[in-house]
Amino acid sequence: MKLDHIGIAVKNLDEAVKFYRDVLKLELEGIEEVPEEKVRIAMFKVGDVHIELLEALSPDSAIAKFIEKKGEGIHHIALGVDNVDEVVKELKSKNVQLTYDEAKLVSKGTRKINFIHPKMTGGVLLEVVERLVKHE
Ligand code: CMX
Repeated sequence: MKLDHIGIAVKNLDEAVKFYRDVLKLELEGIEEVPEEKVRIAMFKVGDVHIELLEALSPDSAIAKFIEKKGEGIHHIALGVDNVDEVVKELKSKNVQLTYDEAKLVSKGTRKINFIHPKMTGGVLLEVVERLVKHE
């Protein structure tokens, strides 16, 4: 496993992008909607890892609920894996509580993801992600 990205929940993606791109001068890889997760995201490359800003697309999005409860801030840490199906299988065999029974294909089939419940990890939502289209 390696660190893939840190996800930050924000209220207004366009405003947040202005800070990370124009003030911090981080390299913006792209902005996209991920309807499967009810979010719009901006992905920035920071060395070998990424910072992902997430804005809710609807009030029932996990991001909207998170911001309502805790405010803006770090929402999850994502671990990159080579084969997420294998990892999910292994975690399930160890009774780890996952969000989805099987890893979910998102972002037009470019990523496959699942999440480990924060109560198992010391209060941090952990994503496991396999990138099917690799970033340079
Ligand atoms: N990090 C840490 N703790 C979190 C959390 C997060 N991101 N989200 C919720 N919690 C905590 C809450 O504070 C709450 O704690 P207490 O019981 O101590 O009050 C507890 O978890 C339950 O919170 P909840 O609001 O009732 O939320 P749910 O249990 O319904 O869901 C979670 C929480 C993490 C299981 C759910 O949001 C989930 O499965 N998330 C994965 C999917 C997701 O987040 N998608 C958006 C990102 C998509 C992407 O990266 O592309």
